[in-house]
Amino acid sequence: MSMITTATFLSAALLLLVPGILTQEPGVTSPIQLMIVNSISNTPNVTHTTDIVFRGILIGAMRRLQETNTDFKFTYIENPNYGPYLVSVNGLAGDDTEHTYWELLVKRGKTIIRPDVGIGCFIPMPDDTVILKFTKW
Ligand code: B12
Repeated sequence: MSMITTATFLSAALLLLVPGILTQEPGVTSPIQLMIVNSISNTPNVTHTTDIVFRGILIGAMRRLQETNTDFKFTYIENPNYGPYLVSVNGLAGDDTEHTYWELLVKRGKTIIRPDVGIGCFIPMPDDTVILKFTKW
């Protein structure tokens, strides 16, 4: 390879890499919304704004919100296989005998997805609306 070809190749490679590096800048957080929905009672929905670190897990953003906002609290139990299971939000707990639980949903653009992992594994994307929905199974 000639010097010029090598230089051209390296410049092209650098141009491809730089945007990736910039969007992964350490310490940068992105906003997400956290919407609390009760599909069993007529309680109005409440939406909070919190933030995630780059590729951070949902429970991290939930903990940060809990620390800064007295209107949001949650509890979970640790499952040995699947990690944290969300038990209660703002004092309202799921109940096996009544078949109620907090479902995890995510509104991304116009689509609603149901993650196939829990709050300890799910990685939100910037501008996601995470929905914690009290419902029945
Ligand atoms: C039944 C079931 C449920 C029921 C549990 C009701 C009950 N109390 O019986 C309900 C509907 C509540 C449920 C909810 C969810 N589930 Co579920 N569930 C199952 C299922 C089909 C069977 C579990 C079972 O009975 N095992 C047999 C018993 C004897 O073992 P066990 O250890 O005692 O089972 C307990 C755990 O599995 C726990 N559990 C159930 N789901 C989940 C999810 C998470 C993240 C955790 C930590 C624990 C947990 O509840 C069971 C009863 O106590 C499995 C799939 C499978 N075939 O195993 C998925 C499964 C465990 N669930 C899964 C998921 C993702 C969820 C949700 C996060 C879905 C959502 N987007 O909302 C939610 C949990 C939200 C929260 N509050 O944290 C995934 C977990 C994968 C992962 N690596 O995280 C599985 C593997 C299905 C899948 N998509 O592949 N689930």
